[in-house]
Amino acid sequence: MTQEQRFKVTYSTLASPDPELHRRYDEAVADFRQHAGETFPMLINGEKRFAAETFAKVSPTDTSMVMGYFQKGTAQDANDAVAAAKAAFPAWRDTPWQERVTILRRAADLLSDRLFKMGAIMSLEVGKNRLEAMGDVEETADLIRYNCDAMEANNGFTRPLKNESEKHHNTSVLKPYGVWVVIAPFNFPGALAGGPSGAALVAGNTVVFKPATDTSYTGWLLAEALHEAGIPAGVFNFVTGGGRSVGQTLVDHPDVAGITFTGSYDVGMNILRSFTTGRYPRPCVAEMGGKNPVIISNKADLDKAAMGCMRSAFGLQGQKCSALSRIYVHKDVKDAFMEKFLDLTSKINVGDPTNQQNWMGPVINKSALDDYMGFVDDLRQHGDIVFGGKRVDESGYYVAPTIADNVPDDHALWKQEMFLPIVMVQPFEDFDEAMKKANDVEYGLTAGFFSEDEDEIQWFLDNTEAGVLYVNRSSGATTGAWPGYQSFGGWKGSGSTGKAAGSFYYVQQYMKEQSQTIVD
Ligand code: UN1
Repeated sequence: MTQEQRFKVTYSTLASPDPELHRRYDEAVADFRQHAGETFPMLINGEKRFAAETFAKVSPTDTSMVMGYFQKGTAQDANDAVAAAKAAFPAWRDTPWQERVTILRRAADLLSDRLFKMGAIMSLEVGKNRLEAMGDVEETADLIRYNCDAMEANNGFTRPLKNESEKHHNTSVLKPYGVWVVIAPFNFPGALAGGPSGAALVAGNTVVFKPATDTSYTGWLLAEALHEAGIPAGVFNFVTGGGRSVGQTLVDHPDVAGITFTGSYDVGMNILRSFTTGRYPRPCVAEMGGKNPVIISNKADLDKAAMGCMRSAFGLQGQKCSALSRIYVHKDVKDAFMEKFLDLTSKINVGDPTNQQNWMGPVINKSALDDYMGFVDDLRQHGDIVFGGKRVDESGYYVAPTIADNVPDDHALWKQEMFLPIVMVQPFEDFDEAMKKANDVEYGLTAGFFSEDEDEIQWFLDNTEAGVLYVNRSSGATTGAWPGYQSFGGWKGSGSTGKAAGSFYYVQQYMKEQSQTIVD
């Protein structure tokens, strides 16, 4: 029996895990602490590749802990990885899709088997609490499985078209593009790397994967699982190093056929623009952040609203593109809501996220900490910090969950993604006015609504400009999508394709259509 079958962790069922789950996780953390500090290679053409220099990964949970050393890859390594992927493409493309599905399902099962080890490392690498970390491992495996299922359910996407006569035999087929680059962010280093890589691979593309510099360790664990599952040499390549050297070389490479980028709006838009300057258009699946609102009606269950907001504003220290950053609450219930919201927030323990009692860990790095201090100063000057607003423990990058009130409407932080545990609150009187504000940002990823009134709920669903909507969800007002349960994709500046991950239209984005007409 695999771990996956025994412990089904998802973001919305984080509340009631088996005690055995905790014991095994604790063991894995203790075990890792014994082995911290190893050196890891890149993986190019199935072979380990070492660069002239390495960089140390320091845990944000404890800045005296070096978790491991990773290769400072160069432009040459990136070029070699693309060349390997290009050479491996014809054979992988021509491998029956059923065989690709078998290999990728094996990789998903290996990830599930390694739930505790990978979860423990991810907690220390990112600062995720145990359930968020194990959730990410399982989400990675489930995203891979989801896309395997999609290939199967659609018979590899070969479909009959209409025939003009009995002599005509017309078929639509989807074929892979070629070399696909996956550039992943630090916050979901499993799901947002393994999900796109799995889709690209099962569709028949070969992949060059570059993790965020902060999360090369999880990247390595993913690469290792794919390698051990039997992905042939060159089909999946793993390169580490700087965005400017390795990342830019990949983006600019003429032999790259497509890319999936998850990260900031600015970087994503630059990649999209530079991707149109080649000889012909190339697909770019970009997922680019959010500035996600919640609207709370005077007809809301305020306990649900407070819980949902607390979880989504501060889960993973606000470092989710799905995180809640703006709360619009009806003026008649604002005080009552704030009392409950502050009460729940004050009960959050911030500290070493491998410790079961701590729900919030550190932010990812020094630069995130500096940003936090800067935003807090700015909000304090122009409004009121009604909770938090300070660093809490200097052993790592720990900061308090922060709530800002009375910040003027024209303040830039109402529109700018902070990617930190900071949420801004504002009362409203007129629902349409609140909706206008909720929609008046560059982003359109997730949004939440709390109301017990059916017409109001329909109004929210009809008018919100975002790809992922939640109504009355106390387990997360704007966060916690799960493959197959919620489709996850952004509108406007949040996403480039209008199609979401973990849903019906995802894997098709990694293939191009060909119509085949044969006349007898
Ligand atoms: C992200 O924050 O980058 O819905 C993705 C969620 C997670 C994924 C978020 N499944 O909160």
